[in-house]
Amino acid sequence: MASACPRPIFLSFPKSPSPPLAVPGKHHPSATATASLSLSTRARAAPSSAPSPSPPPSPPADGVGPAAPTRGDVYLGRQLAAAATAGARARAPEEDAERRRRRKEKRKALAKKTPSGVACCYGCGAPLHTGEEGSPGHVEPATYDLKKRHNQLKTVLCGRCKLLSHGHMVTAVGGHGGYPGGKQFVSAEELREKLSYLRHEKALIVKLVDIVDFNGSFLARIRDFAGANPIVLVITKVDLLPRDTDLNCIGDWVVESVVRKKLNVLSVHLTSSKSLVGITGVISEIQQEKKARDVYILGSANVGKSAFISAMLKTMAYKDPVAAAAQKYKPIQSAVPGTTLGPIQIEAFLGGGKLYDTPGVHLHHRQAAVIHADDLPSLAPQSRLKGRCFPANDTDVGLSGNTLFWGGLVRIDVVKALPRTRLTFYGPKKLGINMVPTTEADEFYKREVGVTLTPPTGQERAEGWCGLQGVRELQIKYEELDRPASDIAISGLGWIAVEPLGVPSSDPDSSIEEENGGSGELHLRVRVPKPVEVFVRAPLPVGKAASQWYRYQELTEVEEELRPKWHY
Ligand SMILES: Nc1nc2c(ncn2[C@@H]2O[C@H](COP(=O)(O)OP(=O)(O)OP(=O)(O)O)[C@@H](O)[C@H]2O)c(=O)[nH]1
Ligand SMILES: [Mg+2]
Repeated sequence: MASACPRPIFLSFPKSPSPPLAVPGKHHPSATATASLSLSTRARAAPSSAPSPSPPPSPPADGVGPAAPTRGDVYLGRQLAAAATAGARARAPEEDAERRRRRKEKRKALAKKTPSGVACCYGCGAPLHTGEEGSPGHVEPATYDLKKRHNQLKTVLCGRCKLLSHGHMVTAVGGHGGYPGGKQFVSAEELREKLSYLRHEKALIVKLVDIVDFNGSFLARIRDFAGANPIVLVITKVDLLPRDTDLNCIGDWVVESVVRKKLNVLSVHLTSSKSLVGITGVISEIQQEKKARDVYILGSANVGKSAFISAMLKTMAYKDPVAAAAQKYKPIQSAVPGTTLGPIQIEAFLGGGKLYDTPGVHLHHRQAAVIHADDLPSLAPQSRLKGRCFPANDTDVGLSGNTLFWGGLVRIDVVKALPRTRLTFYGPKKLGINMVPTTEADEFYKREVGVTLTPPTGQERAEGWCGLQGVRELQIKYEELDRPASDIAISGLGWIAVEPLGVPSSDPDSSIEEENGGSGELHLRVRVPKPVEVFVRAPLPVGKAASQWYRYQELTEVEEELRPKWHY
């Protein structure tokens, strides 16, 4: 394309010695095809008032003197340049079509941002209506009319949000897993669609990840939503980590995981919307980085986006009257995924730019996608996690040959382990842990699922339950006996720390574990509902002991410089 431009200039003003230009009526064999194109065009462009066609001048190299380019030459030059550019364009029609397609897509996507003229519930972002009762966005007709008359639809909370704010658990997202949903449900795909415009916006993205379900809620394909916009990573719910956890170890672990996942972020913040840890730091970073852009809070369902916005507004309200006013009509939060159903615009910053809450992205590989809607609250930890160990102490039997059930959602067969290998479960307390010999496990599960092994809760749900069809064989290598080898993270639930030698030996002479120099392999078989993902990851350094066994990443100066920094 670049080579097409100089051509017409060369044709209009040939350098001396003048090429043998064709005189009309005379054929010059040496004249190039391009030259004759130039001449024929020139002839056509000659003023019609000219009495007879005169031979065209041979202009010198420079535009001075009697042979300087005439106005006609200049005009022709321009025309030919334009024609050449058009020609170059015509030579790449696919490129052009692609550009047009992208522009159209962008226009369409941006049009979805604000469904014009539709008032939405300030609690969940669903469009307000007076139709089907019980569906998200529904309001009593009398209330709707009154608020509309007074131009106050912005202050309306829909019926479902009122229930949620009183502690009822009503999800509104169905059809993406074990429960069928219903007429009043919106689908996970619809919610994704609502975020599709975002990659075309100029925005600052604040991506939230739940520390209890770090891998399951990470939303690795965030760029599908965020486009090329800058991302600040916020880790939520750190108040749920076991007592005496050192947040510096957690910060280093998170940064290492983010670097491994090749996600480019500005920085990492460890936060709690409950205790307000880390919130001030995120606010300062947002203020510094937003540069007149809007700020979008993005993440998987139930990671705490709406709660984070509440915490932000509460903290900002001390200094910012705009944030203080926004607190009155803030988004609703609840323990069930699928609370927020549409982007919610919040006037939160004194200096301009809007803050947006967004509907959570529902991922098919989390436990929430397969369990019944009524069982969803049992997946949410209510208070600080406390590891539950198996075996609990020295005197208990070893794990080899045994099976552990985590509620009715996870089964772990310990095929090969050291005599004192310990598994520590971190997750919601409502899920019981039961151990039986592997030989009896099938029978036990069949008998107890829905009864002892819950969720699924109750006989009826157990009958419609998809079962534990997904099987993962895990060979877990360990190099040292005195530190956890790995975590097994169950998407949407929690994690299990695997310690080769978890229980302190009461017998100092016992050295079975040392026989192969302290390294070896454990073999576990993990079963979960089919779409649920199982991740094996570096152990999350939680609890007091972690500050002794955790090793910070050893970095070169350059790596140190390039890595995102963590804050809390
Ligand atoms: N302990 C603790 N709980 C939190 C924190 N943040 C959120 N939660 C709880 O997590 C649950 C989900 O919070 P929401 O703010 O509704 O989550 P969300 O990401 O907006 O969820 P969707 O709108 O469904 O996508 C609620 O029960 C919150 O109380 C936190 O920092 N600590
Ligand atoms: Mg929400």
